[in-house]
Amino acid sequence: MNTQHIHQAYAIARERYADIGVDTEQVINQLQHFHLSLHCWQADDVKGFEVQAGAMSGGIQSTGDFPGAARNIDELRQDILMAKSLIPGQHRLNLHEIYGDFKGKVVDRDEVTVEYFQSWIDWAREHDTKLDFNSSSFSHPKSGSLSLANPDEGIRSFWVEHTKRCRDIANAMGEAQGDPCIMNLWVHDGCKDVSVNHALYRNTLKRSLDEIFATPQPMMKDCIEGKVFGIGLESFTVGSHDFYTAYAAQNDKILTIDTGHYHPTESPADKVSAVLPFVKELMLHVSRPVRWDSDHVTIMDDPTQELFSEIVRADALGRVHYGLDFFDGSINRIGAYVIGSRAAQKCMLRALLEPREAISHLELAGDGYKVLAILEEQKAMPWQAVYDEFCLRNDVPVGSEFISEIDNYVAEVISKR
Ligand code: RNT
Ligand code: ZN
Repeated sequence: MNTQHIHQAYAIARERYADIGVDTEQVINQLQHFHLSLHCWQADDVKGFEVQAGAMSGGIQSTGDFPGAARNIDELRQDILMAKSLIPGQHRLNLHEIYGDFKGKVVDRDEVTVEYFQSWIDWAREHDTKLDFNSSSFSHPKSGSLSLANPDEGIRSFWVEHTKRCRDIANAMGEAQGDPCIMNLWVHDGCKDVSVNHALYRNTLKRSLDEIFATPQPMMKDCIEGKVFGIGLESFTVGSHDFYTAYAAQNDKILTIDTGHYHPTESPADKVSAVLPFVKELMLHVSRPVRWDSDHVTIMDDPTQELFSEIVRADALGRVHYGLDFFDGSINRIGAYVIGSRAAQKCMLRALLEPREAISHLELAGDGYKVLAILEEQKAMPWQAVYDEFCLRNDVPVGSEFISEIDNYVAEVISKR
């Protein structure tokens, strides 16, 4: 790529945006401070490193068996670093509990301690990366269809213990990195078929959450994630969007919005301004549902664009955490990270490049057609030139140049697995 051409295209784009009152230098600076939390689980199809790992369960599924998945912690770390080298900016890493460094030991979920994450903490420090965390209720003999909402006290308390321990670990990560670690809590709990004990399950889940959150943990933040349904649990979900929205509002927790977790015609973007008056912060799980919560790789599609635009329009940049959550096992997994991350960034960039105040005034003045006209013009403004410049300044490949870098990595590293 001719860097001179990129700078020239940017200089023209900068003028075009200045004409509509948008300062691209300021936007590039904002984009530099936009940190994604890269999910570790795209690298190995959500398998993790438990010695005793069994089949995947708990309502989620990764399909495809494209060769080259990370088979151990070293390979996963290598893949993450490779992906990060192709994504402009500074990004966090989001670990699930099952990705601990168990060193050949069988460590059950109710026995896990920070010791098994010390090497991650050290690795993160070495690579200037902040960590986020997740408790893992799936793919375990006790996962069943009910974990934290299980009326069986033995199973419920097992998962309460697991989740409490995960909060200890997240807090230790937050202390080590001098920045709160965000811990997501998602459980698959639900029923495959018609059931009558919905209130019992929901009250039980509430009780479990109350117990889990009873201990203050100053260097971590809790977020809670609902969904519509899981595979094999189609008829009822204990932790629905309504359940967690109400819980988050009442208990000052962060609400997680996973873009795959709503009915197909429901807009996740619309949740942003609806819940922000009631919850302090949001966590996103940016994903791409195809007909269902299929977790396809994020692309620059309308729902993703709307989501980021709504955040910027709500002036909520500082109140949102930006996690990714897709896992496609049918394509090159480094490619998946790079495409999905860059797509999320591009959506954020386009949201930031909108002449917000001008459009807002027109709308308030009742100039409806002008609002539409300007928003339509936005679609063809030279935002790509701004993104290319951003990539250059961050010393990462511009445009599709990352493809050949991934090809080299496949030849030198992945093909030897
Ligand atoms: C599942 C949830 C959850 C998981 C990860 C692995 O539907 O989206 O966030 O994808 O925790
Ligand atoms: Zn999710």
